[in-house]
Amino acid sequence: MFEKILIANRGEIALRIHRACREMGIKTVAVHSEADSNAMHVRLADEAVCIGPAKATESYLNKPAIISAAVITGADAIHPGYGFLSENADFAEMVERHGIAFIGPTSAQMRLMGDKVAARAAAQKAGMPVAAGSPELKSLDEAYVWAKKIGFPVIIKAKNGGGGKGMKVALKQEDIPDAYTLAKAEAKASFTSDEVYLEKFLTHPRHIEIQILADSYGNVVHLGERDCSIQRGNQKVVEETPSPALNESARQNICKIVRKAIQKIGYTNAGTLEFLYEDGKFYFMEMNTRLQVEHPITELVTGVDLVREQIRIASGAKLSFKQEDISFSGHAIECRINAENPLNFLPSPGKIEEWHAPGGLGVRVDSEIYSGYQIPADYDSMIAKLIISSKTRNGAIMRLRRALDEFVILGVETTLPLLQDLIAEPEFLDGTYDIHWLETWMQKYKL
Ligand code: MV4
Repeated sequence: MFEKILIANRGEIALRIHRACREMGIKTVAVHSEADSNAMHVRLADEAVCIGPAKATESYLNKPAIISAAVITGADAIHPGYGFLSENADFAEMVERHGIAFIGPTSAQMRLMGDKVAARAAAQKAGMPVAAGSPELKSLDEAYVWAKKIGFPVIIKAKNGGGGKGMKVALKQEDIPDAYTLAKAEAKASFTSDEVYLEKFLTHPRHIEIQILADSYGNVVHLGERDCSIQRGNQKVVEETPSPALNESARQNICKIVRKAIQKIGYTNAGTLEFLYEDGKFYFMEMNTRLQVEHPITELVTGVDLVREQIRIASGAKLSFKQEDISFSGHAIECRINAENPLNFLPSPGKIEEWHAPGGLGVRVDSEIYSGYQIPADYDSMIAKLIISSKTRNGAIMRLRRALDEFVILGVETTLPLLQDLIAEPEFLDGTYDIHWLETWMQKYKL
């Protein structure tokens, strides 16, 4: 097992990883920017290294600085968390070449899944259902041909995109030139290539993702699904498991398919298969090759510590349990709490004047915040995750309402009031929401 792990991240996820390390008797190295000298992840870690200025490109995205910090402190592994360098295959390769373990899949597996066209092909070949789609589009003419073949509406996506950036919908033939040109331009500006492809556009899907763990000996387990349909602008807001949209046979069916497919692909470590689910059918969208923000809801219904398993797998250990050993119990819901104006979502950085996190049975709060902490303006505005579990979905919702009412965050604006109103809505209570529901509801809410 590793003796010392460098945590290449900040905020709540840096703490989350530190906690798993501590429980395993592993020493931790925090890295931080000049803006994060007083951050909780720096205070808790055994050692801390300043890796650069506040700007993420010069610190948390600074590959040589992070690898140097690992070498200097003698860390034998790096955990990338989520965001930043977590899905950067070049970084993983650099880490591997320095004889340091990257806690995640191999750089080759990351590269495969980073190419959305190749990932789609690999997923389909391994037996996962995909939406009707095209290979890379070499010209505008090809876009017309494929759109006609598949049937409108279609969506044009960046080959190296993901997370929803740079996608353009064409409802009819006349929309193709603009959609193609805009998608290409956005891909060129945001990603490593301007290549695009096309898919049948699903008009009212849910976002349902499957968590898997795989060791280096061909053992794969699934840990069920997470429904992440409550989102705005590709930012998830509330996530829950199990999905209120799935019955037991639909769940078993997709989880079985995913497990077999991951075994075929030979993927290792933790991963998430993202599907759209519409009219009773699943469509593979992409695979996230990292630990995800919403991983705690899976932990609460399975009892599996996902970060611990990631570390064990990366150190060469076998999965310590089989699929049959995993039982799913109860319901879990996560709310993301951001330091933002709840109506226009403008960031609200500043000093936390007062902080009271809720507690009690079935209440978990993952956060880096403490009273007196100054939230820097340089990073993501998520400041806490409130994660609730209970035996039933209704029980979880009642508990969530109680916990949101108990939460006190003063000094900055937060999305707490928005969450309180959102969870009282009929479509949330009955679980019938799709990926468009929150944005539609927000439009009325603002009036
Ligand atoms: C789609 C789609 C509809 N049809 N693909 C956005 C994130 C990326 N992973 C996939 N995305 C979408 N792909 C087809 N063929 C709609 C979306 C989409 C979306 C998906 C999940 C959650 C939120 C979303 C918001 C807008 C669009």
